[in-house]
Amino acid sequence: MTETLVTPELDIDPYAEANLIDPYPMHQRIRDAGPVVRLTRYPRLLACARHAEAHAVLSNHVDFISGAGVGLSNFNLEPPFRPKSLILEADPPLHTQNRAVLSRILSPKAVLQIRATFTAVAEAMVERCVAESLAQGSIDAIAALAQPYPLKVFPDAVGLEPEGRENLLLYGDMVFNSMGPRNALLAKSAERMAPVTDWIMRHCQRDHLRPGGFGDQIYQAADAGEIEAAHAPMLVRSFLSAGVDTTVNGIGNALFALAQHPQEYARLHADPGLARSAFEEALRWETATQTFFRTAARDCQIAGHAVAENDKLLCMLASANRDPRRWTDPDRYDITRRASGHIAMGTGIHGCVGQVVARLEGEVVLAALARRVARIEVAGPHTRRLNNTLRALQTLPLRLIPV
Ligand code: OVV
Repeated sequence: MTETLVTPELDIDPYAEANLIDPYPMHQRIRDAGPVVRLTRYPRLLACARHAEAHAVLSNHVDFISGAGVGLSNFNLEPPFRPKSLILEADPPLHTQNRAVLSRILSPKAVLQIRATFTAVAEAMVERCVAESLAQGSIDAIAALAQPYPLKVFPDAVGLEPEGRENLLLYGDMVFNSMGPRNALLAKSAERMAPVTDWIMRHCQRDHLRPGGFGDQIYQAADAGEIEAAHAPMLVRSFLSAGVDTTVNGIGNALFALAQHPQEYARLHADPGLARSAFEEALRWETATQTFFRTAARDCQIAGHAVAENDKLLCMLASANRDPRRWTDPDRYDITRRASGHIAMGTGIHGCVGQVVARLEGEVVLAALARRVARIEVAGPHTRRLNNTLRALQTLPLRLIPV
């Protein structure tokens, strides 16, 4: 082994309330301390807060595995919070086979088929928001748009019945909290764990899934022998785990970004064709999924720093996305910036398999807004829903001034 650098240590708790409320000062401290930083509050934890190293860890699935969990906990040392995901918390070759099926179901070609419906629902929902804003003076953009939109279009595409979909938000909140420590946030969201998990697992069964939908297509792949039959319900669970809370917060954070930047909204309104790029820049600027972890499969190095087998690697996606070593003027929300290269949806073999659907949702919501609404104004203070992984708004009061 070649000589390694002395790894800086910081006594920072990424899950302290102040850091969840405002993570950006913490991001800067960790980035400036070094390319790899030991966070001493937790055992065997190394953080990569800069873009280069976070990207490098995510790109190296051989040394940095997912099968021991992509949260703080190491499944080699403690049992998982729920049965492991067969794609998120899996490594090749199991991951490869399952990923191929989900990737085909959510491919650009397949997603073209749902574009018209997703657009029509976005337009109708924006229209209702405008009417409500005119009638009441303002709307809560989370309750009126960021939550109901993904909660309608994605489960419809999966083929879920309309009843009980609020369980998807509760389940997402729990799964993303479970990637942090066993703190009060996890305890609170796990209070209703049994009924929510029961509902989710029941709705992963084929008889609950509309023939032809994304869920049923997983069962069709099992029929064709592409995946094991026993894996089908668990792969539907991945759709239900990852497909709603992520886009709810991606859209909520994009609305927040635009509300905070009236000049950027004015540019979007002038050219609704910028919707896709405005959403992309929002993913970079206010990253919904703040963190993912990997586990070192062997002793190795990152940027000359020693990593020991079973160390956990905290990849700080949101911090990487504002790393001044990578981005010019990183704290500025600029809808025409070339934001591609952000890692809000990860990168490498585990990069978001639903990203074509997620981007479609973000784009059509912002485009519908841009066409119908001349200005958006902040109508009161926003509130946050703290989560160990997600950057989430609870409420976002806005006034929509129509054209
Ligand atoms: C929370 C999350 C993200 C991505 C994938 C999954 C879950 C999964 O369950 O596969």
